[in-house]
Amino acid sequence: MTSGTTRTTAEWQALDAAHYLHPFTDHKALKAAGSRIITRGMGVHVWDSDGRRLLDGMAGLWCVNVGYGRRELAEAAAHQLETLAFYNSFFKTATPPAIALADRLSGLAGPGFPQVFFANSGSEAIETAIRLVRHFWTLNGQPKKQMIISRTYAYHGSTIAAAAAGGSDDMHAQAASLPGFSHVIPPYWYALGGAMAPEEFGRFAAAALEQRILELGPDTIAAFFGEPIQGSGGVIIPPASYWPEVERICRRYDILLVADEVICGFGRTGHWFGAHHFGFRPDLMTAAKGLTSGYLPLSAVLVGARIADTLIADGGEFYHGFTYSGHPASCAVALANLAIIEREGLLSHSAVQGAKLLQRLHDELADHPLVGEIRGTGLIGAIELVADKQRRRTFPSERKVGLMCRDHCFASGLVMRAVRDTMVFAPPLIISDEDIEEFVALAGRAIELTWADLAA
Ligand code: PXG
Repeated sequence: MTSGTTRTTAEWQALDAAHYLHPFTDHKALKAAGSRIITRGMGVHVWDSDGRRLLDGMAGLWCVNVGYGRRELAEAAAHQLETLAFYNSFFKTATPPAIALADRLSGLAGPGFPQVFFANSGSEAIETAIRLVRHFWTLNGQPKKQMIISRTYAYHGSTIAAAAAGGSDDMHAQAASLPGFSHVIPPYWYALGGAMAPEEFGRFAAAALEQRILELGPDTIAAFFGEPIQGSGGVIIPPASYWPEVERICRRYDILLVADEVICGFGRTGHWFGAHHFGFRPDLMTAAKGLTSGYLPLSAVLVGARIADTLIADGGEFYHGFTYSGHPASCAVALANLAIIEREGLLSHSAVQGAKLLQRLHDELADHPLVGEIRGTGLIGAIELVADKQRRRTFPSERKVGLMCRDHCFASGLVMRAVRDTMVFAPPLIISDEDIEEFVALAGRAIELTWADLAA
């Protein structure tokens, strides 16, 4: 069954409630309310089973970078599936799309990333990265260096070690807490910066890492993991002072630096990778989502020379991999997707349209009493909804202001995601001037309706 027209919305909802456990969902509440059934997409828009059009301000789930409805990507998948639907890379074999993609990614990552490992999801890429950095230190004769430091509000995935690396206490409390992980404050100036200027706070947040390293002992720490911009945590954009300082600290104590590029990669920030935007050099990068624009599942670990050289020269067999590591159809789609990003200049388009979107949001919404801050880099951004603009004071969480606004967005025809009371957005990189005007008008309406609800 391929289309929403084959059953009514109510029929889809009943079947969904009967059998489908959704990810990250309060099942009782959803089954009572009924799902919104999304049936097709084109460009920056998706349509639901009642034919209502939504501007997808989240690019699916931070992934549909080249937009919906790209025949070229469907054809790349179809061609590869007909030619060779599957072959593995385990037993001294490989397929042309996987080899070509490894070469392409190594080139895009910039100098110093000679090797690429494939998996299927961001979570698996993170699991791979955790094993690689720990294994690296063992191979280096420092087997005690096993601890991973990451940050509160980090999201690194939902498998157990990836969730342990993430900074969500709610996830940790559901059988996803492990020893060997430690969390420090995120560089979230708006929420945590107090009276400090942003650049001062950036150095302060980096200093928290140094302090933790000294508390735990540098000889126990394998790596620091960080998203260049924390996406699911609320689009936390660090002050410019933060990443250079984190890089300096990691080098000083010989701790590996891992950039989780699952959201930031492939144009989100206006560059191929978020680390390029902030100007730091990780030892390893994880990528997924925008790698295929979500058309098929695929993730990659871009392995820097230091780790790669050790693994290859001294590692023997690395007992790790997935059936679908380097799936040929996913790799073929990724190659076609990267070709689109390059051919259509979507990196610079992201930077230019992102600046326009930010400017238009500022023009229309910055003075609104509910809007505390509007921030963005390329086409990833956030609007902070607050009780008191001057004091940067939030609403009590039980008022669920973010969820109110998200519901008004949906009802108005815009998809934005609420993280606490922070409205976050990451639309497809192809967003046009006209789409931007639609985005700003719909966001403005949703914020106005939220304001009216709060006053009622
Ligand atoms: N790292 C980062 C930075 C992510 O954003 C993952 C790893 C895990 O990827 P997979 O493919 O295993 O999901 C992610 C995923 C949300 C949301 O609501 C974000 C993600 C996943 C699901 C929901 O913001 N990011």
